[in-house]
Parts: sequence; C-alpha cells; structure tokens
Amino acid sequence: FKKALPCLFALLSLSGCKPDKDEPEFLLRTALLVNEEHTWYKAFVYFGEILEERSKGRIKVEVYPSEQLAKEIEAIRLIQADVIDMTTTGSTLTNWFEVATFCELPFLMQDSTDMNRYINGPIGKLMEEEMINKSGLRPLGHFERGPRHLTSNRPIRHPDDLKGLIVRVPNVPSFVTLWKALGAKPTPMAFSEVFTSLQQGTIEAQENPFALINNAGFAEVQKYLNLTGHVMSWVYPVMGEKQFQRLPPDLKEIFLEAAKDMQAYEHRLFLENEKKVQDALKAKGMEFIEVDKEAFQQKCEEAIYNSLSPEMQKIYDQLKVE
Ligand code: 2Q2
Repeated sequence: FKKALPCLFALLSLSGCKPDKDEPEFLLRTALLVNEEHTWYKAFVYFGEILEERSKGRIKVEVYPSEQLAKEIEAIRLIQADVIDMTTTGSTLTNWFEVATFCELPFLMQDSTDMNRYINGPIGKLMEEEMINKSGLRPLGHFERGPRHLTSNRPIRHPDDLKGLIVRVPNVPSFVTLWKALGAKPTPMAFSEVFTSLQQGTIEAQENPFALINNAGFAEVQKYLNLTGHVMSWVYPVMGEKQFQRLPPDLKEIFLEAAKDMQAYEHRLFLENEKKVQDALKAKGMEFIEVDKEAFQQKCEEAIYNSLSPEMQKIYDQLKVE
C-alpha cells in the first residue's frame, strides 16, 4: 500500500478529486517527452502564459517534461481517456491511423519546403481529419524538426556497417521497417528509456534530430553522430478533441489564436537553435560522420514502399511526382 500511495495521490489530483479554491476553470495538463531546455517545452510554457493572460486566468497550462507524466503512447491514451489534455505527437499516431506515417516517412521529404507543401496540401488536411476522427486529438499547429541522424559508438558510413546494430526506434512501424531493411536490429522503446538503455548497453544506437540528441544528453553515451538525415519530420502539438469542445466559444477563439502564436514562437526558437545545438554536440565530444546517403536510401526504399497499404502507396506515388 505504501508503494501505491504516491500513485494514488497523483491520480486523485489528476482526476480533479481534490478541488482547490485557486484552480482555474480549465486546467490543461501537458505531457512532453522533451526536457525543460527543449523548444517544445518552452513553446508550451509560452502558450500557458499567453492563454492565462488572454483568458484572464480562466485557462491555465501545466507542462510536465521528460515523460514524467506519461510516455508518448500513454499520453495519447490518457488524453483519450480525458485524464490529461495535451502532448506532442506525430507518426506515432500510425498506431491509430495509417496516413500519419507521412509525418516521418524515411527519405520522403528533402527539406522544409517539401514539408510545408505536405502540411498545407491534401495530405496534411487528411491527416488532421483522421487525427480528430480516429484518435480524438486536435492538432494545434505543427513544429518543424531538423533531419533525424543516427548516433552510435562505432562510425557508420554505409549500411554495411550496421550489421546487427541494436538501434532504438520510436513506436512507429515505418522505423522498424527501415532499420530492418538496412540490416540493423530495430527495438521500439519509449523515449525516456533511451539514455539508460544506451548506458547499460541493451541498445547500441538511436536516431533523432540534433536538438533532441543534445536535449537528452546522448553525447554522454554516444560517440558518433552519423549524418544519415534519413527522416525529415514535424510533430503536432495536440489537445484532446473532447477537452477542446468543452471550452466555451470565446475561449475556443482565444485558444486557437494562442496556438498559432505558440507555433510561430517555437519556429523562431527552432531556427535559432539548429546551429547552436550542433556546436554544443561537437563541444561535448561527438564526432560527425559523413555517410553514403544514396546507399542508405537505395537499400530501404522498396521495403518501405511495400510496407504501405495500396491506398498509402497511391499517396506516396503522388507525393513523389509533385
Ligand atoms: O525519438 C522519439 O521518440 C521522437 O523523436 C519521436 O520521433 C517522436 O516522438 C515521434 O515518433 C512523434 O510521434
């Protein structure tokens, strides 16, 4: 019972069983996977500030970093269950609806121009509809990310160097397909478990954008930053659709406007940060390795295409010729 006590308290306060006089009308609990130094965290804190101000204290946001409140998949489930309210997510939603795979499909987007074309085109619209209808989440904008690169303790220049390498991947099917096709051993795992698993050697590598590699302190346990750039992506800050619909019309308007400002704020921080985090990673001793990107792409393209349903293959073909 003693052990269960903290959980019980956490649950009681989460389900609002302990009313507090100072509680705002709408308290929005946000579970993030990044820590306090990351632009997503800063963006949500800013969101909270402007929401509180513009709603005259009727809305308040609490932001929990480092998966302290919930891991990404759990956060989605807790939002669906109306226990918490917001998080960031993207291709992990493939577990709910397939078109989400295009947020992070390997070697699909080349740059942020492609990305914005997808987000603002029919594919982005479809994704937003499916997100509300199939996962009960409302996208509040999007956060562009830098390309994902592989980190490891032996240099990887070519897919042949990957043989048997145990690579942590997020809980996203296309990532498993990718690293299997390349000859590595992909292991899906929640983000907050990655550092310790690298330290203990149960996994040997992981892949993420510069900003998150730096944020999570992976330089302490990984020597090489192999510039695979295999995935360009974005994530959505999201809120439960039920929770959103509960807001009265005046607050809905304030909320959506503030969400736009949050996205612009995050994007500024992201752009400022991209170079700084690379310098930080080098300063922490990481060695950047040029890779044969062509070889990586060639080796996995077919497997990724074949893993898509016929419907998604059609979308893929369209995106490729545009
Ligand atoms: O490595 C991670 O866990 C993140 O960078 C994920 O890419 C991110 O959580 C996405 O999978 C978004 O759904």
